[in-house]
Amino acid sequence: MTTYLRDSLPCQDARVQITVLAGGIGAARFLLGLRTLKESITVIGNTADDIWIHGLRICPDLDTVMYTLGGGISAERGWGRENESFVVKEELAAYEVEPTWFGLGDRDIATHLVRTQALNAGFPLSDVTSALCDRWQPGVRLLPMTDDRVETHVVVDDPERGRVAMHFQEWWIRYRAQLLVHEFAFIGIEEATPAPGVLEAIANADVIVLPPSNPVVSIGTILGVPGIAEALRDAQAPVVGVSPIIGDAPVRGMADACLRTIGVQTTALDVALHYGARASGGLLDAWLVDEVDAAAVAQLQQAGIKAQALPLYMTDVDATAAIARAALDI
Ligand code: FO1
Repeated sequence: MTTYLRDSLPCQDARVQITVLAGGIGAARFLLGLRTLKESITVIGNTADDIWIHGLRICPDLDTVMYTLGGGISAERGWGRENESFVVKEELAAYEVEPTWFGLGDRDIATHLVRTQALNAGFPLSDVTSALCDRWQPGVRLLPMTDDRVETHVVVDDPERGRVAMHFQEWWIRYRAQLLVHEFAFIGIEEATPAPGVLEAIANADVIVLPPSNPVVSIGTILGVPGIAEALRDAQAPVVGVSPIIGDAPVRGMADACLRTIGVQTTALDVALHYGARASGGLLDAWLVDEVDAAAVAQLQQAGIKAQALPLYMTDVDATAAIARAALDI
């Protein structure tokens, strides 16, 4: 019926409208596969990783999605630009200007300069992101979760300094997430409002996908923007998640360190239960797990979450497209 309605309406987009809540590297890889299905994709990107570095506003998750889908990503690193150099970073270190731990690439700096100048001129992050995407043509609509400043900080015990709060990026990059996090502080998240188009993208979606991103500092922060989790619960569209955990370990990154802090076991089942079944007030209608976690399928079904076990390693675009296809089909 929906298709008939869409076809009968003038100049409507007949493609399936897919809305994806995205973090960084895992989500970007997933989107490469999803895009091959040639449907209409709106990405709501996490901005709580964002950080001021040397006076430049860096948006790691937005840039990772933009560069990956735009063909400019460093395949080896998964972040930043290919054919990158770090001469400015070396020069700054020669001046002993901190932070020296952040990998600021020369080509990447151009993105941050364009963004910072536009933000300083008063343009909201959503307009700036749209302008940057004019160059990169990612083939999806990329929206920041909010135009307001939200930053993830962590409270850790630093060997020299004792209990301190630091920006997530310092914990993630300088300390490789090795310091135990006592708590996450999502600075500014209570006052944040969804960016223009975000709530509509959720309300108008035919399907909503949670790709294999970090459930705490990527998906969790998007859901933490007041109004977004509620919009998901009220959405007509089914919400389908892809487990970022395979065989009780994150596929990449340090999601286990984050999950430990919020008291969630690092298993495909527990992350799904953390998001909750929509039938009992949570978010999920369905959850994809890898074959090694097939035992979780029965438990998920019992919890009211439709589940399917299939290969979840995004080894190449075709493998990822198969996962994306399964997410739409379930
Ligand atoms: N990740 C690192 O592990 N080391 C870095 O030096 C680094 C620099 C960096 C610069 C720009 C950018 O957009 C991302 C960068 N990342 C780096 C990745 C980033 O820390 C993470 O991808 C996300 O914040 C976590 O999803």
